[in-house]
Amino acid sequence: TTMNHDTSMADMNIESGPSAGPVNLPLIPYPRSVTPGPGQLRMAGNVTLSTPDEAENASRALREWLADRGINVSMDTGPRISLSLGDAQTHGAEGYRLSIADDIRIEAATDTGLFYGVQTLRQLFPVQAQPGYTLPHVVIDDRPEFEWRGNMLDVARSFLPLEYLRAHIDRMSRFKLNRLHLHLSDDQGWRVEIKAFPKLTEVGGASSVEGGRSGFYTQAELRELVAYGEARGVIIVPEIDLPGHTQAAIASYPELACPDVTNLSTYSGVEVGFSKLCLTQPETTYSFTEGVLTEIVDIFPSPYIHIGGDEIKDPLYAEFIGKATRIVESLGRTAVAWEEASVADNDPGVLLQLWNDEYDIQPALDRGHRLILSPCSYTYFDHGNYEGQPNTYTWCRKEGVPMERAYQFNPQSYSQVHGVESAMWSELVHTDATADNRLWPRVLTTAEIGWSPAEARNYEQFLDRLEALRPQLDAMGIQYYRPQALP
Ligand code: TNX
Repeated sequence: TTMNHDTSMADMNIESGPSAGPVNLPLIPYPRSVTPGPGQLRMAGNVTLSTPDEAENASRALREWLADRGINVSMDTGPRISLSLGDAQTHGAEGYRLSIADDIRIEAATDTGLFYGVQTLRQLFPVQAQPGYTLPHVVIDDRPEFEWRGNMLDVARSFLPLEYLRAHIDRMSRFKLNRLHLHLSDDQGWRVEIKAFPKLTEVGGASSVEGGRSGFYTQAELRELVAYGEARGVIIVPEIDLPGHTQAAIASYPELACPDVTNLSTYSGVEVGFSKLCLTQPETTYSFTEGVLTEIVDIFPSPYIHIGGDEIKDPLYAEFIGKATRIVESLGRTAVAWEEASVADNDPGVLLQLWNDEYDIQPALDRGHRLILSPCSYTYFDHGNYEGQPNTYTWCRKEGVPMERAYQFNPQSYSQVHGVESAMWSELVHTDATADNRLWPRVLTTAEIGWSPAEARNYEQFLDRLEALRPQLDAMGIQYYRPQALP
């Protein structure tokens, strides 16, 4: 594949200015509309900035980037970069217009839109570019296809350190991904401090899948992480998986299990579907559920709270889900749950996350639910980058989920789509390097599918753009999967 070649920046068509061929600026996700102009703008060692006070995040990102590249912000020399606020009608909540001519202008209706304009500008400017580098004259009009452009990290099976999460937020935001879904609890571990139930982290935080990492995040750490995400347009969506996938909670508080349950220890295997809260003991179950969710809502300002709901059979399952989603609502948030939760009598505002390609979600659509799409055969990045990759799952697709496959996912073939999300489960992902390998570069397909309209997507061009952006991935320290590692 083209990723095998080492591309020098001279190959990028933006260096020679807009060419006669099809315009393929080195951008991921590809913008909605790109209109090349006739000339080029020469960048200097100095730029002049004008930024509105409201554009706090965008201005910070712009200044950090310029400082990083050794470009001085001066009063009156060098090209001008101006950020300005325009109307929502034109740009939407996250869109922007980037115009490069005699100067650089970014206009958007919000700080977020301006922030994305800055990210686009940043991608256009190769990491090796020196003062004197030219940017092509162009007008880019851009806005996302979907509001939810997410990635899920399973920190429950195997813990990921805070530094990894911060780096991941940075990396996500560079490609306009905006929802980081943290799977914070499962059979193998409980990763979030809950003050009313301290043993969850004392016991459940100390366990992990075999070979994985244990640990937990304090509430203070998570609040900082939330702020870190907020400054970069990334909402952290917490998931507490209920009522199944709860062995870590049961090992911490055995009274959460029904009296006949004998297995009350922590769990480090990889089976699913064996543990559950005791739904015939509503008092214990609901005071736990409400207590935990109340603290979760307090830590995470996210409008969305994920309650899990996957892989469990229980006669009282639907009743539990209906109650749990209403607890979330009573706390002022929108509940998200895995597809199985569609059997419950939920408020139609509940978002359902589809994960089995063939699941019949139509009845829920008929009731008005909207979807977050994570069909496993396209978006499960615990599956291999190639068939037979060691330490990857194959249950959903035996050939794994090669990047080309991931790119072929077409959310436009579904209706009532709130967004898209790829998922990295971590039964077999135990180090930062393995996480990078599973996530990158595939998560860029999520970025493009979530943002770019179907007409703007083209896999061959995507590969060329990815190749051009490789130095930026390298500069971010991403240990992405390289196809030459193929056996
Ligand atoms: C299914 S997807 C699960 C997870 C596993 C994953 C492994 C979903 C909602 N549940 O518990 O980690 O498969 O691919």
